[in-house]
Amino acid sequence: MTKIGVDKAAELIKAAHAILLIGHTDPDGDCLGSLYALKAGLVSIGKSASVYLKKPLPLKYRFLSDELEENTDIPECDLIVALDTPQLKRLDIDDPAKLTSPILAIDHHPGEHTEFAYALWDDGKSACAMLIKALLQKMAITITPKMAGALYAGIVTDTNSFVNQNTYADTFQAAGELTELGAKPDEIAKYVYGSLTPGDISALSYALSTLELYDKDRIAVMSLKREWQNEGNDTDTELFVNYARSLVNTEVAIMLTETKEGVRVNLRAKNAYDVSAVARKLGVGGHKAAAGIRMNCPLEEAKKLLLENIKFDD
Ligand SMILES: [Mn+2]
Repeated sequence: MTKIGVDKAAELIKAAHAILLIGHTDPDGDCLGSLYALKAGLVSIGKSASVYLKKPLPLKYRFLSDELEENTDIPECDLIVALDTPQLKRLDIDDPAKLTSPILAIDHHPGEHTEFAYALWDDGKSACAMLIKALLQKMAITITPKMAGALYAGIVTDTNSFVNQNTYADTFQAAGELTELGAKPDEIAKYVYGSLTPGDISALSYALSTLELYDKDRIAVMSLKREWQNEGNDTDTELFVNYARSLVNTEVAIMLTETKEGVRVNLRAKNAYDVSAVARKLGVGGHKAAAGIRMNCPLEEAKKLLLENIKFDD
């Protein structure tokens, strides 16, 4: 792996004709916003760019559907760009061996990124969207209001509306510039935080009723069984973990969602606790204060494993 800066990443992309973009499993707002803006930007300068996406967009990200739709074709390409992940196995594709072109990772997670040919990687950035913004600007690509909105959505969601530990001065600077370029904060908030269905709210009430506290109330766990979810759909539980996190003594909040493909786990830390270490051990790494993993075991077993692996010094 060669660690590169924005200049070199811009050169690599300029030299490529056909580019495939791919994000991570359970793509979040940062992943999707980054995919959207990079694809739109590349198309605007005449590149052939496509996005590999295993599932349709969740309701709250449908505003990105003019560039992003379910697509599992792997076209001929000279470069693959992997967004928002430090590891190949976290990519949103069942068999990463099918990706035969060189892969450029653009990411802000801690990790080695050794499986990729190149990595534009800065774990001091709040969101991958900030790296995409810098890259587009380096390539002198016009960031349209729609692209600005997508990148802004990435920053808002990855910082939990500018309240998580990964919110820095340059986060606000980037969000401010994107607002100048036409991102509308109220509109993005309406999509991202105002798209729950009545079924989601009833699932939330089930999840809240499962709240359990461990280790002097420092660990708060909530879970959602499949039978409590909208029929045929995996409920969007991304924000549920914030309720467990909001308890006064919580240091680590855990939300477990039973899905067709194992258990989706959202981990959040409030103070100094580093959940990325737990995430690395039981799945693929995440950030210090926020990580999402998948576990292929029953719900109760996932909970037990997590609790066994979250320890405090006293
Ligand atoms: Mn991210």
